[in-house]
Formats: sequence, C-alpha cells, structure tokens
Amino acid sequence: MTPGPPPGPDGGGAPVGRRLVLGMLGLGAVGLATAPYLQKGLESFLGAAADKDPTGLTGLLPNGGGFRYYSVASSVPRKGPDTYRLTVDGLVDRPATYALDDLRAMKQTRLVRDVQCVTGWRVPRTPFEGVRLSALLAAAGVRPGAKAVRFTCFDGTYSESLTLQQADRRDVLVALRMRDEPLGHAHGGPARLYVAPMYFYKSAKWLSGITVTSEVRPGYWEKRGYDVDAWVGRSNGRDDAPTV
Ligand SMILES: Nc1nc2c(c(=O)[nH]1)N[C@H]1C(S)=C(S)[C@@H](COP(=O)(O)O)O[C@H]1N2
Ligand SMILES: [Mo]
Repeated sequence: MTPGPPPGPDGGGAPVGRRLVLGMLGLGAVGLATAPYLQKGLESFLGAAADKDPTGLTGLLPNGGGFRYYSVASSVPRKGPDTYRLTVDGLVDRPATYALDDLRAMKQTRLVRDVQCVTGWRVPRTPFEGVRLSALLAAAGVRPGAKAVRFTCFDGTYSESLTLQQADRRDVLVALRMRDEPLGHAHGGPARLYVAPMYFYKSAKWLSGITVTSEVRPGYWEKRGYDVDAWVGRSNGRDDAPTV
C-alpha cells in the first residue's frame, strides 16, 4: 500500500470530491454561507446535517463563528441533564459518576484562547468554561503508578489521551460552555474536553469517560498518524503561532 498522508482530522480527499458530495447532500456551500439564517438556526441546521453525514463532510462547511463541525461517528445521540453521565475510573481510589448538574455545581473556570485545528483553521479568542480536569482527578484520588488519562465519548467511536502531567494543567477543562453559551450538541455538548494549548483534535467532544491508566493509549487520530503530544506550533510538523 502506498503510504499517503493520514486522513485529516477534517476529512481528506480532493476539493472536487468534497464539492461533489456536498452537492449530493443538497448543501451548496455557497448557498449556505449566504443564506439569511439566524446564527442559531444555521448552527442547529449544520448540527443536524452533520448527524446525518457519515462522511464527516459537513464538517467542512463554515458557520458564522469560523468553526468546522466535525464528527467521525455517523450519528451521535443527544444527551441532556436527565441522560448525560460522566464516569471517572481506572487507577483511582474513588471512582465516580457525575450528572450534568453535579458538574455545574463545581467550581467553573473560564478561558479565552484561540482554537486551532491541525488542518489549519483557527478561531481567535474563543471562551470555554467548565470544570478543571485536575479537580475531577483530585476528587477521584489518582493512585501511585498512574501515568496517563484516556478519554472516551458517547459517540461510541472517538477517544483521546493525555499524560497525567498534561491532564493536571490549569488550562485543561471539562467544558460545559463555549462562547458564553451552554455547549451545543454539534460542538460536543453537553460536555467536551477542552485542551487549550493543543490542537483541537485533543478536545474530545461528547465526553463520557475519563479513565486513569498506567500508560498513554493513543486516541482516534493518534492511531492514524497524528502526534500524541499535540502542542500548537510544536507538533505535527506545524509551526502555527501559539494559541495564547
Ligand atoms: N468525539 C469527537 N470529538 C472530536 C472530534 C470527533 O470527530 N469526534 N473531532 C476533533 C477535531 S479534529 C476537531 S478540529 C474538533 C472540532 O470541534 P468542533 O466540531 O466543535 O468545531 O473536535 C475534535 N473532537
Ligand atoms: Mo481538527
């Protein structure tokens, strides 16, 4: 097999192919960009379209905020206060399960940084707010010998990882809010990981599991060739300006 570039976190393929499939979906990119949708309407439309698009190509459609929606899963269930759960387990003394209200009741931290995808798009100064990952780990009591954290998602497919040292940083959150609004479904709501200093693929959407492990287990894109240590500007062969 000819080794090519790994499939990108925002999909691969030639631009012509993308346009073709967008056309097949009935989603002319130009029409979308100029359609007089209210921002909210456009976002929920894009989110719904992304749910139905097994190729992830709707992820290439820009919305007003400059984000690309992206999901490697063909459809993702919606979860809210009644159904959402986050488990913390693995090499910890006190495994726990959090409902959304439990997370909301904890101390919230707000960060405003640039979002940078490894494929090049950047959204400047985007507020994220939520619970520090370090607080959840401290509550669970990480056992000696633990080295890393594995993240799983209720899309059933995506996963991510951090070393314990990275996970303890003050700029790593379980985010409940983005752009000063509750995190919507399309952006990984009701809760996603937010790893501010790293490329956005580290920020696992639809977060459902935090497992403390004895070694780093590479995540979805990391098994497909992307760097496990995904520092913006210092990984993946890129030289982007730092996100602070
Ligand atoms: N569960 C899940 N999380 C994910 C992804 C995904 O496909 N599934 N894609 C990653 C990538 S490559 C990026 S750029 C961002 C996109 O986040 P957004 O859809 O909120 O813009 O989510 C990251 N987290
Ligand atoms: Mo990405």
